Amino acid sequence: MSPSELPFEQASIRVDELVHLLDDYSHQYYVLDKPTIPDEEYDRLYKELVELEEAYPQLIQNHSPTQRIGGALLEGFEKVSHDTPMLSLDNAFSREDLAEFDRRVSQLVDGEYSYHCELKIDGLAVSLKYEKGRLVYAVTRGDGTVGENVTANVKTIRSIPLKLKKPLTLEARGEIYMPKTSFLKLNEQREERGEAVFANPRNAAAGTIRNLDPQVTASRNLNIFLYALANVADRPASTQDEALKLLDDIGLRTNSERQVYDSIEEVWSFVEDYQQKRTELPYEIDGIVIKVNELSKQEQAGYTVKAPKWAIAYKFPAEEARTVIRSIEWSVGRTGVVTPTAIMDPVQLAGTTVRRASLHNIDLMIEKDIRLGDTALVRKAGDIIPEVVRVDKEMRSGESEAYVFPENCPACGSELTHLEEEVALRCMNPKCSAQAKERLSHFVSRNAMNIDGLGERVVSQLYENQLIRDVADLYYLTKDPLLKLEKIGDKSADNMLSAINKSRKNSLERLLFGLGIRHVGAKAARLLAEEFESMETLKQASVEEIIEIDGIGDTIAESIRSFFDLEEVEELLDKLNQAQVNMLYTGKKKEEQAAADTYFTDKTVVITGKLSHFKRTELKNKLNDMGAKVTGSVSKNTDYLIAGEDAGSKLAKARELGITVIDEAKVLEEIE
Ligand code: 3BD
Repeated sequence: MSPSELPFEQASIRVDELVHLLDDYSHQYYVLDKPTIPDEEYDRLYKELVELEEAYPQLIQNHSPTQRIGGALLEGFEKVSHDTPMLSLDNAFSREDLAEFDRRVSQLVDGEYSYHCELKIDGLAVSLKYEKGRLVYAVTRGDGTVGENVTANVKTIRSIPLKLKKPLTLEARGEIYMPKTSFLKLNEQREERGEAVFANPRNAAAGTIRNLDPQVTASRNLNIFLYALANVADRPASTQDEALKLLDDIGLRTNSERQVYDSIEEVWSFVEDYQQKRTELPYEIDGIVIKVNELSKQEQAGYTVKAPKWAIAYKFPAEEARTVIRSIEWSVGRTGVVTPTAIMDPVQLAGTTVRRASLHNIDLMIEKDIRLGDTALVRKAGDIIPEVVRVDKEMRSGESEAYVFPENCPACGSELTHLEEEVALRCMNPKCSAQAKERLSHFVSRNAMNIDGLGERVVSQLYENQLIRDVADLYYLTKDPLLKLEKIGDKSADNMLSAINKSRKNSLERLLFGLGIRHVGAKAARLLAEEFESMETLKQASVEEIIEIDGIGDTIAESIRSFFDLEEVEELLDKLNQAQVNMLYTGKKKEEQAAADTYFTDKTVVITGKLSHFKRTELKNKLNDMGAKVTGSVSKNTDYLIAGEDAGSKLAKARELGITVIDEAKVLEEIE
């Protein structure tokens, strides 16, 4: 008899059985890493469940394994406040830092205590909320106070139980990550399809969890390690060690590479041990987290505004690799700066194969005496392009010669200049094709005019085919010549033209930033637009008038003045104007903004602890100006507690009442 022919009563019993069985098998496979049945058997049972659920949709349980992959696309991610904030961790970078941490803890805590050492998984932190054992919410850490609801995507992670082994109400916190092999496979695939690759497994995991299509998330093999409990009744554990065992017991996945020690010396051996083993682990770690093990001692040690005083993250030094420099590529930026990149023998570095590394500029190359054939030490500094730290001069052969720097622009051939006051080489030709393309790419980029569908390749195509020379030409493009270009069809031509058309209405700051005036970044552009409100007024303004603006200095003001004094600029602006490109500020007026809501409008605020940026009365006045009511004691009516150094009972009370605690940095940010 096929499953769908089973009578309802029996089907109902069988569905219960199957959900239970499949949950158990998943737990054994994904959490314990010990499969107990062959994959085919699992697939057979899963199929049986699907058929029964199709026959009797009323039997579909919320936590059925078939409910992991929601079909619908998400519209976005709703913001959710954490019931208990997700704190930060202080960092340590040396053995001495750890010893210092140990001394501090010993002063804060009475009697003996021990340390719980854990690997610091390099992923993204999330909180899983279970009610009576059912997964109800998964929220990213966000800024620690407010995160995003990513439940639909998190449900696709097979090691996360939709139902715990006990009907507990709690939050489990942990790190979602992408295993190294899955990351490499994903990037290979993306490369084949001509999609942008992820810089590292952490970015891949974060991008995957924030993907709007849960099907995509489901296909990407994310995993999780849980490391903390929050908001759980009756204190079910008295040490971190026990808390992790409890997580294990209720079916949540923890990392088994952990250890309890009595002394910081032993902790240091653990750190050194895993610094060695790091590359062999199937996932990336960026350090070791050390926590006081006893929860009662954790309480004694207490918290700063941002982080527990009973825990610290030891960060490993950036991984370095050695490889040989074969050639040096020079590329031209939109301002004519020519920057060097080393092309090297491929080498594995922090999870990816690296072939290119930044050499920053000619002055640094001279200082480091970088030569072709040199063995270089490379390191990942930022996220994407690694850098050459230094070259190993002892590995040089006798024939090695100093590198000969280019004298001409690699794009237009005009002579390069090394200005006295600059570290870089520069192409001074205003008609240089590379510069023109970079300027165009900047103009269409997201923070500038935000014109979709005009990637670097298309911009280059348009330029090479002489359809555009300057940014204004974009607004005179028509469909027919576009269709003659390779790989541009009817639909993409339409999309491109409509994106360009839409950008005509952009507010002034986007255009100002997009024009690429030297020293004028997105923020300066906004300030200028808010103040002057039209291109015409700004164009008439003197240097003195421009530096009146808070946040705009001489350099920017002079750069703006000389920009508008150029004849080509006058012509370009006319051409944009003719094309009906908006040159007015359409955002809120300054007066309206002042009156508009601030973070503090109508909020009741208490200040406590030693402040370092403000005098107390000065801060009070500022808060009053922003519409806050500043009071002396914390109560349930308090909205924010601003806590400085050594905050005491008010901070404790605020935490008890679940009141949002902010530090001076946050206040400064809001004032700005
Ligand atoms: C890990 C805080 C405490 C519960 C606060 C002690 C900062 C990311 O494997 N324990 C771990 C790991 C992270 C942790 C805590 N234990 N906090 C921990 C953690 N084994 N990575 N983190 N986090 C999580 C963070 N994330 C983004 C931006 C700033 N901070």
